[in-house]
Amino acid sequence: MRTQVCIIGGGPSGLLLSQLLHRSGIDTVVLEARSRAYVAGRIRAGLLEWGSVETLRAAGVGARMDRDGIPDDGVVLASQHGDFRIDIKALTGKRMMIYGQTEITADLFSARDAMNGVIIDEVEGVRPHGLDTGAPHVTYSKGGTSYRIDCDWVIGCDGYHGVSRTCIPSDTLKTFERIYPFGWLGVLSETPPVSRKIVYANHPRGFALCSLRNEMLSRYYVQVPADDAVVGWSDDAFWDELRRRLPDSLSDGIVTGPSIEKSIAPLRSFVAEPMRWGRLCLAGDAAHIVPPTGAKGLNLAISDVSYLHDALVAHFGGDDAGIDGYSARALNRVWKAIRFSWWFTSTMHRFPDQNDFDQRIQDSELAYLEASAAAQTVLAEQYVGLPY
Ligand code: RFL
Ligand code: PHB
Repeated sequence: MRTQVCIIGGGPSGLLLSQLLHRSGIDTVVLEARSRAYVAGRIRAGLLEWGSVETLRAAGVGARMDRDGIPDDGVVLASQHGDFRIDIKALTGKRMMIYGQTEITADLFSARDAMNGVIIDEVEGVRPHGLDTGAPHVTYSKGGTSYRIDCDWVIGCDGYHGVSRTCIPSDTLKTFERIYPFGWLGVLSETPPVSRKIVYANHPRGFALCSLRNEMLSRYYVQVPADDAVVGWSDDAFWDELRRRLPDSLSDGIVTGPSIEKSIAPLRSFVAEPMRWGRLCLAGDAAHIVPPTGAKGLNLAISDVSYLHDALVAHFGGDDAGIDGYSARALNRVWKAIRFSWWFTSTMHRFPDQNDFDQRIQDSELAYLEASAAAQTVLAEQYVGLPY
């Protein structure tokens, strides 16, 4: 088989890139290791920056998002000393959108199917070759048969555990990592959310987050030790812990119910440089991971894909400036989000070695944010998403 762009990984990055390129007349094949049902069922991100909203619209997958998504114009920060709202819309002129990654993936699958996009799932042993030549190819097997795809470009959208990044020679690849000594225990529950605004709470027992998907679907998280197991957390234990970490004004309003999904995500910051080597480009979680505080992961994946789309369209039109500059352009935005997510994580979580001094520093950071329009603007312009 021959295609112009072979995309490894059919998560949100890979599906969106394939959709955008197809609409620009560029041919792609997506190779995905898991089944389509598995990819569609993963419950993850929920908060879109405005740039992501516009990119999804440009990809022709905005209709359901615009109908069912919840425009969001503020964020609440809470602590033992009370809570306050940062008016993102007033400070930046822009809003966010609450719309789950599960829905985005479903929209992208429908759009790809409607255009007869080629997504080959349940593939094994994907391996790129000849990335340092002008004519790379990718081999894989499916159902016991081996296949080869010849292409012009290979794009690694295969997440943190994918194969693409490992193809960059070790003397070229540089990685940066911080592993946080805790994770997030997340619960999805068919209950009315306690707040229409997303609430980030700092508490001596640990961080808590209140989010939502719609009027009858709540998404909550509590910080847990990195080695905690989900089986050790009954629903009752989760709700008790969540309530303890919220101010009374919120905890009194929590409506509990059975969890329909419960999982623990470890927190890490990770960047791989460069994001292009020869005929390989990386996008999304294949190149970088942020802790979920600030909700930047999927949004960074979408900005990478938007840059790559523009660069590949220009390349096939005879202009290589975009593809030559892709890595530097993407990393510039990535590092700013890495820094913001690290700062927000450090300000809101309880670290195992944290002492009273550290707690006072966090309290004082929140007090400063509550009182200072300048500090709120700094948070707001990053939270709503830096320009592309
Ligand atoms: P994905 O989603 O990991 O998809 C990669 C795909 O590649 C496939 N794959 C392979 N395919 C072929 N061959 C191989 N060798 C392969 N190896 C892997 C995998 O099966 C998979 O289908 O990466 P992508 O597309 O870059 O998307 C990234 C986002 O999924 C991720 O950044 C977000 O979910 C992060 N995130 C959030 N981001 C936000 O912007 N806002 C949020 O509110 C938000 N909340 C979250 C989050 C992530 C979380 N977890 C679980 C880590 C909340 C949580 C709890
Ligand atoms: C979510 O709704 O899942 C969510 C919201 C905000 C975050 C992380 C996750 O910072």
